[in-house]
Amino acid sequence: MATESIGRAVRDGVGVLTLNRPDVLNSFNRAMALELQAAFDECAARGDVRAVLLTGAGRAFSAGQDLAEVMPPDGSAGAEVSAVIAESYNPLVRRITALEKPVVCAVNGVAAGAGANIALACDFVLAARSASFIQAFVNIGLVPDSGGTFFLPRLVGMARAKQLALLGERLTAEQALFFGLIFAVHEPDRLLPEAEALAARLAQMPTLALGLTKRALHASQDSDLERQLELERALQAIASKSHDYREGVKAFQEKRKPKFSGR
Ligand code: T3D
Repeated sequence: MATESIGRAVRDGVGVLTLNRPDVLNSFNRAMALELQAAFDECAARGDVRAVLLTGAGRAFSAGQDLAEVMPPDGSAGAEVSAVIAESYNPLVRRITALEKPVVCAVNGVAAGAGANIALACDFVLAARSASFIQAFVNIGLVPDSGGTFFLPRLVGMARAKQLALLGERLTAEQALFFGLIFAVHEPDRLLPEAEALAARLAQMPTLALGLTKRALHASQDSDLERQLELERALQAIASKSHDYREGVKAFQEKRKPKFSGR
């Protein structure tokens, strides 16, 4: 199942996807972005995958766009930037946020530019204490993409979003945690075990309900209370017909732990 630039494995109900271009800090070229899209499609389609874990190989999570691809050092014509965004990043961010399974991101090192914002698109962001986040776009004369201008103000508020996006400075993992940008910080050697344990725990949970909950929380970001109440009612109608709902209530009544199947 291994591919050139994305490592893929399934363990304990978790689809483990590893960005694998360590020599260039896992920066995204077209091939890696398309492979990652395909890997998320596979995770969406497979019934035995009930959570996803995304991480990077080597010392970085991802340095964002491979700058040699858009501006080759030999002066030849590079890829057109807005086409890269349309083909590589926007479809990727849509896949991560629309996936009705939880996505855990283990940020093992620097996450810059699109690399940072792809991490922020995930549901749980865990970082190594040595990791950092850089909205690197402004440092090369670009604007944040890959959802950065959407996620940042919602996660940390407008003042800090402006600090990060306009100054393009490096934020340590500890600062990111303090800002509320990420979920947890771990010692580097504990990052992967902790992220795997969280993903495996999520994979044992009622997947359908988790997916619908993710949908409702995302919808709330451009909704009002009335629409949200109606959405909750509609989603509850779906969840309450699930096998896991029956199992959850039965297990409660029989005073035992539920065994959820994700259906
Ligand atoms: O199409 C479009 O352009 C639009 C889409 C934009 C989305 C974006 O992501 S824009 C932002 C692009 N990313 C950046 O601007 C970050 C560039 N990289 C850095 O600023 C630094 O590399 C880091 C802060 C991430 C890490 O610094 P450091 O000192 O730990 O590592 P380094 O020495 O700079 O990099 C190590 C190697 O990776 C080096 O190669 P070498 O010299 O060993 O052969 C470096 O060139 C390479 N590398 C790092 N980032 C990229 C890269 N190669 C290509 N593209 C990169 N983004």
